[in-house]
Amino acid sequence: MKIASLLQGLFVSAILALASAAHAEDGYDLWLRYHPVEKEWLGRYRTDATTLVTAGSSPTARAARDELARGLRGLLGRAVKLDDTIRGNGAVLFGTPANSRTIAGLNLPLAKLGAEGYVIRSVTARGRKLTVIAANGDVGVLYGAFHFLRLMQTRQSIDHLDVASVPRIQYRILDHWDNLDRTVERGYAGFSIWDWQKLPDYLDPRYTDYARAQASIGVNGVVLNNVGAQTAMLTPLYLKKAAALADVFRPYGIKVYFSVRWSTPMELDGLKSADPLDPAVIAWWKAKADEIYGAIPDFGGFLVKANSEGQPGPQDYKRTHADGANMLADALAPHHGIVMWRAFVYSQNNPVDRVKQAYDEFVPLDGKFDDNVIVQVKNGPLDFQPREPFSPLFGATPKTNLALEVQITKEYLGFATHLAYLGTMWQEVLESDTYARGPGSTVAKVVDGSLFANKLTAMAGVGNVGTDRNWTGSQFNQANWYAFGRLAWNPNLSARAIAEEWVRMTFTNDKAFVAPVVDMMMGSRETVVDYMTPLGLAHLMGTGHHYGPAPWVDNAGRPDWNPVYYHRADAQGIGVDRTPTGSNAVAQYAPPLAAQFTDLDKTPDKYLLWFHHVAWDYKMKSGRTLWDKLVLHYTHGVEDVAKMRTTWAKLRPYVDPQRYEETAAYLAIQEKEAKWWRDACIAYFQTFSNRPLPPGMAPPEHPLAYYKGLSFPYEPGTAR
Ligand code: GCW
Repeated sequence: MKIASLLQGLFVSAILALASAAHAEDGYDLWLRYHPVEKEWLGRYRTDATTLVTAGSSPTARAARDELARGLRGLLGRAVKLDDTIRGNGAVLFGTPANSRTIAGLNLPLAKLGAEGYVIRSVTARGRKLTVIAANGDVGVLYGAFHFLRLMQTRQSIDHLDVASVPRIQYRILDHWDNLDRTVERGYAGFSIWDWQKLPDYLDPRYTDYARAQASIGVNGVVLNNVGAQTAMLTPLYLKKAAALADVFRPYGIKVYFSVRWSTPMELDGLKSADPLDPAVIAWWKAKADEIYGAIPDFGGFLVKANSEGQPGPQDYKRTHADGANMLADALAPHHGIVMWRAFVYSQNNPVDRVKQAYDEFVPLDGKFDDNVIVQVKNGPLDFQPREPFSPLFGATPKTNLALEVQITKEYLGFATHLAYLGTMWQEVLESDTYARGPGSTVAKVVDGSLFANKLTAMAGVGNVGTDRNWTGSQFNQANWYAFGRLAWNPNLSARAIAEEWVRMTFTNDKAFVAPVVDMMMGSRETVVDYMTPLGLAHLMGTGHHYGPAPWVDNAGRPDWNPVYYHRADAQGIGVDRTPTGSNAVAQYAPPLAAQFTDLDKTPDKYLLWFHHVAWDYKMKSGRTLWDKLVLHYTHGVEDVAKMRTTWAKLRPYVDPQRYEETAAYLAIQEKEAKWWRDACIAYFQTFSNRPLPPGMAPPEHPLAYYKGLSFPYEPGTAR
């Protein structure tokens, strides 16, 4: 008896061990895990979603069917019947009016939904109760399928559905800064997922999973290579490889784009110049465009970084950015391709405040760009800092298609390990009021084209995807990829709602987990701002690699690569005077904002040192001096990371071991590095302020010389 029950016990624990091994998670499945719903929900969902009726047979329709089948099988824990006709109640019918007579007969409000929008409705058709996912085009159906699954993944009712959704932005693009040797500029998730050497013959199954993930959040374009582009991208060898990727992505509604190097005609084919007005150059690009479209008929277009950080460009020939962009746009226009021309330009030969240069360059060109050009503007006027005010270009070029570019990879926010949810940062930018057409002229309205009725609209994110099993370098970095896609679909979504969706799908729907984790995410970016660059400071990171603090650096290749250029600390105070007494960058904003930012007392604390050089003893709104407040921000930042660790530690019971441990370890790294940031910055700034720390504040752990002596020659993601 005893032996029998012992054996039985062993058997049971072996089964349990197997079961938990089967459930071990490493993050590969992203937010598309489709784990079984709880019993209570099973009862509510089961009858409603067990038969899939597919209309249409295109690869995209099949992708929608496969995803629904996979999702429902996982969520409901049983096989799903595939059918081509409606036989009973509770089926899910999906397709377009063109391929389903039932859908055509329902007179659904599809007219305004374009090719990508969709409706999801609970209906009765032919006497049967159905859920219908319908769109004008197959890709809309696919997006609708993901939406339907998301409802179940986040435990929402699917009983009386009446959903209509349409993307507010046309081009929703992930920019890979991937080099052809598989290193990734500013990539912290391993190497490039494009295995160029094995393409086009070997198609890593990961490409399909990548496409599924992108489609699930509505991303419809992928720039395959780094903006610091290599010319080989445009050779026949690589065109074939890219065409193979395009074939994988096509069913998922994703087009491929290339970054191109301005001087490619010279470097590949020995042309004498790359002057955009030179007929030989024009002919070269036209022929190249034709060749590309021969290989990839639905190729998206070019992304260009020109005359920026040493890249060649039209200005090398005394031509403008518009001359350059339009020449490429002409070559692409017959094929319906677009040019995304980056406004991230600044020159070491230009003594003007770096944050003013993009505006100075592009505002005079307003109205000069062709219809199929989009000027791509980073969210802030500097460079993807933890916090910047919005770029004044938003609102200043009504006759130009403008794209918002954000950085998903955390070059300036702690690389892979720091937990920083960026949905809040992007929401802050999108909600910023440009006042371009009076109050309410938000960046979101510029970007979605509604403010100026622009022809093309776009949002681009610099991706954080790499070969790591978890795709993005950490579990929580997945949330930033996710949030990017959701905001590009609808820039009016709230960062909190997006975070909650993501947490529910990625971890669990258990309230005891969801609420604290969403709160933790919502505060996390501000926490990074606090321990890195509070009160409007910027760019204090280690020069080149951008890892850790180095506010003292003053010997970089050019003045505006030095942290000292960005904080200007001296015996009197700290911060950059960008008012009329300084660089007058404030004048690039609409008058109400310019007035506000010029007035020291009216400038929000979060932008204080961005716009003003402020005395150490300046009395802040809280009544404290600037110096004391600066130290407090740095200290709070570290304390907040400690709180995040405590929160996470309590959540162990809700998370599978691998993802729990990885996150716990990364939070420990984050706390260590937050303290490093605090201590190094305080030690350094104190040499200028010459004031004691406020009472109760711990002194830096090491003398300043220690922090200055640290060096990091092999940090990931650095262009070498
Ligand atoms: O923030 C900077 C990065 C560069 C990058 C540049 C850009 C691709 O440090 O690595 O170059 O932005 O956006 O072009």
